[in-house]
Amino acid sequence: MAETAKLSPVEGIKARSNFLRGTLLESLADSATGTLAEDDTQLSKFHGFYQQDDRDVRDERRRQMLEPDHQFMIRARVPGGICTPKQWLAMDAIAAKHANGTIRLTTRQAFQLHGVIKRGLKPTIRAIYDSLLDTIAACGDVNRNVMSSVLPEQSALHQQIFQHAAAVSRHLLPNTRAYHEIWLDGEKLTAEETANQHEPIYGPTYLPRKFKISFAVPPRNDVDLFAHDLSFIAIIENGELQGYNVAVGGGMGVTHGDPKTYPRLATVVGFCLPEQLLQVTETIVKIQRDFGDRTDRKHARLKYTLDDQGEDWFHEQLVHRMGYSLSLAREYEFTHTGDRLGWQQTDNGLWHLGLFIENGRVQDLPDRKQLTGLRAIAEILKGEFRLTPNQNLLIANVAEEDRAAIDQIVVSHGLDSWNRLSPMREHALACVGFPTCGLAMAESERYLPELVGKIEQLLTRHDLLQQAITIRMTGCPNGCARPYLSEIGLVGKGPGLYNLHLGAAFNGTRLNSLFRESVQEAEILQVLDQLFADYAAGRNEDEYFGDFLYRQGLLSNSSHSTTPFNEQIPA
Ligand code: SRM
Ligand code: SF4
Repeated sequence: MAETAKLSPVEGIKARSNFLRGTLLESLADSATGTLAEDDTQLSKFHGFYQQDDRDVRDERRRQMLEPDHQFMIRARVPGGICTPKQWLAMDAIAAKHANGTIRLTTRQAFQLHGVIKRGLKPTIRAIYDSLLDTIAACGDVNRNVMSSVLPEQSALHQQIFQHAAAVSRHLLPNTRAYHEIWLDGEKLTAEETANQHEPIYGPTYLPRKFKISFAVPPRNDVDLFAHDLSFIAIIENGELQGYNVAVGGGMGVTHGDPKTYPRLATVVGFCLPEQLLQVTETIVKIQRDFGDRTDRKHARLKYTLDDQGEDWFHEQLVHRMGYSLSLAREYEFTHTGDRLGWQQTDNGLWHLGLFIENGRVQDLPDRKQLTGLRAIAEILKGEFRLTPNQNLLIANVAEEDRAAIDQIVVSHGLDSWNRLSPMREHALACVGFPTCGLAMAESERYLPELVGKIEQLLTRHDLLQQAITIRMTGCPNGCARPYLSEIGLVGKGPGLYNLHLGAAFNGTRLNSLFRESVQEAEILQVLDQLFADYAAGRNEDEYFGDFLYRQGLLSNSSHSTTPFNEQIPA
């Protein structure tokens, strides 16, 4: 009893929910309010949506004694980011009909729609399902969208690794029929079936917290492999996939002022064969299910379980549960993060076009008719779309003879900006932030493009405009744009205030450090101006900005410094 009392309230909600049903049906049927019952706002996440309100009008509505402008964000899983032209057209139509008319490409290769009202939830989720995508487990204490490198260089390898990512994604889907009952009018369970329900992998209270998986193919680290609970590094020899190095315990989420929270790079713990992939994945998920901290949601990710229990303990758990240990990790090297934009050809002769979508927001703007242009491309594309891990979009598998038609649409709709971008803007990432995110403390998506413009002026002054430098901004410390892995990281602290983090590695293998706390734009620009001057004068050949700052010893060890395990990350 004492144990139960200490569990976080969300554990009780999950336990009482009858495998994620809660009172969602009743909440949806209640037309007197645009909101869900309180417990259902937690359960809704497992079904792929969040209750939000438009924060731009929150204060004004409060003054007018009105309820907040409630609305919902819906996230659709897209394993490995692959989406057919038909699915794209479906998302486009759904966004226009039920959401705010924009599509958001996320940092985990998924779709988000914003501004859906309560009575639009069911038709939206149904329409997404009918397009052969779905929102099941897009959020909640389960495995989330499985990420996989978009890999426009090697077609056969991409297919193979994508298939593995998709298999892992399927394997970890919740078993409950709740989703089908609520959203797809599936048949209700009989009393006997209700009594016999079970979740073979998750158990009745699912995981202590969200769980994230990614697949990367060195040398490209486009998925930011070390940021996830579990990651697989493809080991390729002579063009053949040998298996995967397994990395565990990455995560970004931090709470300002709470030293027990920190970003952490995943630790490489061994190597597994492709045929061991599902067993290794399931075992690691179950270790976290059984030992993750269910009393404190801020301390509940696998990164904390690992640090609390130790790496030896983790290996013992693996051997005990699988009957064998992982082999020794194989050598690998990452050279860069980010996406490759523009046209590239794969070994099979097909072409792939990486398009820049600023902060992943697909919308029609005066100078960029992105929605219209991508709709036109989807109507003629014989290949597929790939949502990239960095909020961009790859038009994949285009035959030589079809390139000109795509180029024509791209240019006429202003989708060709990749030609003109500075490398910094190309690499910039911002989370959603205001006005929809309930956790935002400062602007992000709506502010970073303007700030990058000002930083570009500094770079020009120091003759550094063509230098690739990663910059990422989030409206709070949760880390949705993985800001602790960027050379310049800006983490929202309050309106117009950011913590400035500096010095991550360009290839995503070193976290940055807190350099200035609660700074405004003028100070950010002043600090960067000076550091760019030092960098321009003192850098070694081909030295990245983050590496230069790190070498100079300018970065103190902060609460965001790496944990002991991270010292073992190979260079
Ligand atoms: Fe995130 C919560 C948006 C990727 C760490 N994230 C949220 C919520 C749902 C806010 C909330 O809980 O009320 C945000 C919705 C904003 C909105 O209005 O749309 C939100 N996260 C996003 C997206 C859309 C950012 C983007 O601009 O693309 C990304 C959607 C990913 C997806 O498709 O599944 C997104 N979030 C991430 C990542 C990056 C990643 O996974 O590679 C992280 C850091 C990695 C990690 O998990 O450690 C991340 N999001 C968080 C956290 C902190 C978790 C933690 O361990 O402390 C929260 C807060 C929470 O869970 O309580 C959060
Ligand atoms: Fe919201 Fe914070 Fe995530 Fe940005 S980092 S989307 S502000 S939770």
